[in-house]
Amino acid sequence: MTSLFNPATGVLASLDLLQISLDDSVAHVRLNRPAKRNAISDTLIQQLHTCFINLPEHVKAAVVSGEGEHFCAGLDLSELVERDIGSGVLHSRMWHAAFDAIQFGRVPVVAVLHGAVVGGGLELASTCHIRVAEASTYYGLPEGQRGIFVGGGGSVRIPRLMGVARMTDLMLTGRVYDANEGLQVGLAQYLVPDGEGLAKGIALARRIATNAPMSNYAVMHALPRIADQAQSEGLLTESLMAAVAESTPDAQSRLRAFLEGRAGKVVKGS
Ligand code: 1HE
Repeated sequence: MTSLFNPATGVLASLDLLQISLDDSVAHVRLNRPAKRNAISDTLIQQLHTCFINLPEHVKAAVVSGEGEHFCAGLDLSELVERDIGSGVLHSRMWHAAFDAIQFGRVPVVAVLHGAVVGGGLELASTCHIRVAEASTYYGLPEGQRGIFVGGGGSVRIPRLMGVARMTDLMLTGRVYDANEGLQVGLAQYLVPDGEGLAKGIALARRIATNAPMSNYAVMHALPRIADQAQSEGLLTESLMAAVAESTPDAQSRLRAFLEGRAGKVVKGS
């Protein structure tokens, strides 16, 4: 973490399973349960929810990472024993609510992955908007071996990244993808050497934070919904969203800046 980040205060500081720090525009949210490989307990999922609905107004993008040797070992299996049907549904819905607060929240989120990204850990990663993987990253869905199913939105979000056939393969056979395979199938967008993920994630988040908020909103909220719509509805949604974004003062001043030669051009390799 760079020295420009300061520990969060207020409600964010009270979340003991997360380590949250902030700079001018970016929040860094670190899963902080390394002794349990950042396994997601009920408390941790609730703290993630609380965190993302309470990000301060000045935060325009966020980074999620994991403390210790692994990003996240998934659901805390010790809490699953002897759960009945009713509480099982509510438990899964609690994850959905928390992850919706991330995917359809106010700010884009970059996940920085390393080590195990398995089960609910992959569900969390797939909830974020961009994934940066370090070379040590590996991906698995061991739910099949544990006798359970995904319950944190994985069946909805993971196939949208890598396809139903690949998810079926991972779940039925226990296959594990390494960092290179994860990049190839679309689980990550960036692959970096070990130890360089956080710097890359923060650099991406800082860049995202400079975009017009309504453009970021459209990407986060309209794009995945348009992908779910039939072509005709999708095209209409796109037109409505485009008109909203174009009409903001932000868009007007950015367009004028380009036309007057005051804005950056699109350059190779950026
Ligand atoms: C855990 C968990 C966990 C570790 N729940 N306690 N997820 C899994 O099936 C993955 C299970 N975990 C593992 O395969 C391994 O722990 C790891 C590959 C992630 C890491 O291995 P390692 O050797 O570094 O650590 P470890 O010695 O296995 O674990 C250290 C401690 O963390 C140990 O506890 P301790 O008290 O004996 O020290 C482990 O029991 C504990 N631990 N992972 C509870 N997952 C919404 S539905 C989502 C469904 C799922 O996510 S299913 C997939 C669950």
